[in-house]
Amino acid sequence: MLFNLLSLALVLAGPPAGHCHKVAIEAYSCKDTDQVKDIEPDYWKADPQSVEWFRNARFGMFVHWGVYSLIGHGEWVMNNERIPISEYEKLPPQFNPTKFNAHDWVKMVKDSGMKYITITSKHHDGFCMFDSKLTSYNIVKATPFKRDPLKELASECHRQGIKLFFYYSQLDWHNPDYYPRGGTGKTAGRPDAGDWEKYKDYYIGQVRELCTNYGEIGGVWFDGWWDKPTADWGHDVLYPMIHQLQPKALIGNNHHVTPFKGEDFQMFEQDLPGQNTAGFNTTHQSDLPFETCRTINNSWGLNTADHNHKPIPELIRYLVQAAGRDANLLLNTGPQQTGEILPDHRERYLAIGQWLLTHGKTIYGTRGGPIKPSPWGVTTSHGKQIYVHVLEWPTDGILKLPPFPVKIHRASAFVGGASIPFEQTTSGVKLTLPTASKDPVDAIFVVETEKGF
Ligand code: FHN
Repeated sequence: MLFNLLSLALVLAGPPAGHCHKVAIEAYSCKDTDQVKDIEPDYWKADPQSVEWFRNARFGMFVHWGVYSLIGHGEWVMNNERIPISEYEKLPPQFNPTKFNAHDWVKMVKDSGMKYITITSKHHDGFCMFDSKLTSYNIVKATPFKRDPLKELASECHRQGIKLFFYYSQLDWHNPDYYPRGGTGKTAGRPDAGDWEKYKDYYIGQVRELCTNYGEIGGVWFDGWWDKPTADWGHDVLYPMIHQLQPKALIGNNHHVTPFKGEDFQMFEQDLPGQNTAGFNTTHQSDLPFETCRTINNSWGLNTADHNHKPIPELIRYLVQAAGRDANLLLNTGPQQTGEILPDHRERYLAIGQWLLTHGKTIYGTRGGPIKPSPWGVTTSHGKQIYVHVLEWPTDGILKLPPFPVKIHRASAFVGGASIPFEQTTSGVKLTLPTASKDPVDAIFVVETEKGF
């Protein structure tokens, strides 16, 4: 039997009264495996044009914002400082970020050359930064702020042409039904009981809200699966539901393992594809588009003690390194309890934006390679143009590249456009780099070929 049209209608319309829960969830809860089996292949993946858009975007802003910003010890504070729910629940009544201004955030994103925002709708602490009907533990019902910042952000993103992705933590330290417990959140003070099926209905229902109440979204960015890697998370229902409700939305899951069926991009945390300095990146690189997420300092959520903000050149070079590996960079900030972006971060984002104004052609819409990342730097390409990003200047000023399978027509400096000498033989390509083009951030040269490769 092909896809059951009635199921689709129900998924889109919501559950009939008296029927068990939302239908996509129902397919799981009622163990009606026929519905899952018959999900149309299209619902396992995002619209190809959106995937292409994502590949071309190359640069986005990651935002970790929640009631934990009141404490300023990072987003893991509840777990790390063993704060029980009864104490942690005292935070929302104090959370009133009246200086949050969606227009300003999105304008800063645009001015910084970023094409999308990925923001925490719910982090591991379980507090919802959006208006959820499935819990009152949310920013509209439990804080004096009473506003839904994700709604405001969504409208502003739509207005200013920026895509909005929702980070959603599958792991939850607050919900008692998140049981059996996983590896973390054991000091929250919950009773040793809970109904996992109920939790699944809850979390999938929340994702459904995020896919229904905010207009078109860019995607959903999951995290926390790793807390219970052997649990049944209901992805066979969750992923098609997202693609049905939001055909253009991409799904990514920060589970640190090989991507699962239904995921549209592969993510890397604090590492470039092919690297593993943070210890998360132990699996192979898939054929999906890549995204690497990175902190500006060493913290995701606001950490008032962490002033170790990376210098602007280092951040630009990371963006270049990511593009050279065919990956987007999702650069994180942890806004303050007031709702404002840290000035240190704002300054850095805008500086990257300034650099992109001149050099963006070598980043946006490009693909990584064709020459593999090397100690001297990386390449990006667009059609017949290969952009050679020299991050470490060769001591003799001659850059030696491997053989090119196509004829080179011309080589030039990206800035100024002056031709540079090149030599192409069967054993490789030599570019003579003029000292005048030296750039401590990224010296870019353009190699024009007969046809792309
Ligand atoms: O535990 C989270 C962490 O708080 C943060 O959200 C990062 C972002 O990639 N992901 C998790 C760890 O893998």
